Amino acid sequence: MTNGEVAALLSEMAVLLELAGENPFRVRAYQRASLALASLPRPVCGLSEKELKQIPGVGAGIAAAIVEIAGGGTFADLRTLRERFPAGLIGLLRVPGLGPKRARILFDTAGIDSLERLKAAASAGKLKGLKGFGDKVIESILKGLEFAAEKPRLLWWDARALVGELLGAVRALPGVAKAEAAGSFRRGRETIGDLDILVAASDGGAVIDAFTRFPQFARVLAAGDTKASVVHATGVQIDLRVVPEASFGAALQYFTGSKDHNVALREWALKRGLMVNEYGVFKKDDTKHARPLAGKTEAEVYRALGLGWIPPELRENRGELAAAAAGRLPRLVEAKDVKGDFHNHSTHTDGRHSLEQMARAALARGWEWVALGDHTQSLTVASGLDVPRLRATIRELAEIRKKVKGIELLRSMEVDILEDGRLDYEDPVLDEIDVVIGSVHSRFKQPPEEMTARLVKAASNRRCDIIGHLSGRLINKRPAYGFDAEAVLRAAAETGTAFEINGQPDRQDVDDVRARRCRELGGPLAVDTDAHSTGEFDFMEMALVIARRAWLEPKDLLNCLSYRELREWLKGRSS
Ligand code: DGT
Ligand code: CA
Ligand code: CA
Ligand code: ZN
Repeated sequence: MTNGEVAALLSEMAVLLELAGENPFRVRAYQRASLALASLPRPVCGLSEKELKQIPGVGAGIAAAIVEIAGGGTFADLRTLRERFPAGLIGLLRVPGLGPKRARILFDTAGIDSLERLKAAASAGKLKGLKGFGDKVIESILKGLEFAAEKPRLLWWDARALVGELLGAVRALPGVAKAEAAGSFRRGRETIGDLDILVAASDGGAVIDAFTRFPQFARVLAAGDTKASVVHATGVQIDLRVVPEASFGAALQYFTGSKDHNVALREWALKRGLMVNEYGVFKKDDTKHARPLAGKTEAEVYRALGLGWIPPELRENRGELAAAAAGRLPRLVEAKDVKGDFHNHSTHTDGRHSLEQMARAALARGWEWVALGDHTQSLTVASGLDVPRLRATIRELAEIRKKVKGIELLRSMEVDILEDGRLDYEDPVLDEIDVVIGSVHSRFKQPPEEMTARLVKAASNRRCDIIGHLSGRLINKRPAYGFDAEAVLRAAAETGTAFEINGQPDRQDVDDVRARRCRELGGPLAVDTDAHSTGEFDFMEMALVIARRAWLEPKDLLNCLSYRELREWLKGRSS
């Protein structure tokens, strides 16, 4: 068995343990071990218990389970739990607001063991009266059912880790000249349906043969001479295609998509007497595709069509062909343009590192400045700061400035936007904070008109510099709250309030479309990490992907201002 297959069993075990109401530490132990195995380069089947225990994340109990799996394809504890809980029950856990406890009540008292049965019972009013199922809960389950029915897509950030691992392994195979990820991943879409990997090599069969034996795959769906489809341990499908080096650029262009972009590009070519496909660019009368005009690189392909090279993030048929033809493609923002971050958290609230550690980590990234943040008093679950504690942290930052040289430090705060649209501190207190980021953290279920009024009020407040993670969604977990985004964007543009593009992999809001709309209305934007530890400053890369999909240039982002320019901007807002 491959590591991927073993990892899939351990992860199933974790879910079943949760349903059984087992100790959370045991649940997490299986989750952790599953992740550890999926990314382990050497096969675990055949290792002794003692060897297995040396793998970080694998303890004695799980080591024994792996030995059992290696011998018989499964293990006793898993078999027992599978008998207790039908497979469909796991699907219930995808409904927002339905945890293992409530799923068990549904199963034990009403025999509900699948999404279909839950839907039928909920619509027929049969959930009423069940313990823990008040009207509000039932209503949110009905809403959540639609959400759960959609197949979960992989977060871009998780795909990025997988791509890094796979490309490394593929490039190391004999005979591989080039390998790149294509598809929605390369375009930077917020979630990925399946991963597409493209390889240039002369002997396709040999590459496919080696690829389909990678230990991290749970199943091989198809394997031929030029393509293969496999399922990774995490459940993600991966499509691999092998092409000759001479047509690698044309194939990369084709398999990067999007489909809409490709359709538009083909029409564009036909109007000019040309044909474009995954093998190259040809004259229309070259029906046998004998003499490619281009194909080796993407730039060559676009050039042969009279276009500049179009960055993958723009390939959604949203005006990029016309812009490329006119030489008016944006100079998209890059990591090197970013001079600092606004939104993050320290140990004073729910972060893992102190203000000083965060400051030093920002310095190590080469940023010119960083605004260090925390939560405010209303957010008690994150021990938000009341005014005296806030002031203490401002004094602390003054001390850190004396110790940490080479970077300018500002105090930012992620200030709660209260139910009525007021901010969580009085005005004079807000004036003591360098950068105020207003975010909604409560009452997500407010009627849409109230939520809109709440956000418009905050966006029109000149003391609110940036609106944080607009929409409140958590991808695959929680839908956005209802509100009129256009009204909020317009109110902000009028006051010059910025919107944040949040780099947390499951937030990613504002999204690409709203970010572009915001710029169209003339408002500034910010890219933020929302880091809760020094390592999470990495999420700047995630935020930049969204910014690029929104066609943003350095001039559109507050993060690309020098410290002096940023101070000017902030001063302009407070006067
Ligand atoms: P996904 O996987 O749902 O996140 O989205 P994509 O964009 O990765 O789509 P996928 O994996 O079905 O196909 C990868 C690329 O291959 C796609 O972006 C464009 C190209 N492609 C696939 N099917 C077609 C097609 O029928 N026509 C054209 N023109 N291109 C296609
Ligand atoms: Ca894909
Ligand atoms: Ca695909
Ligand atoms: Zn935050």
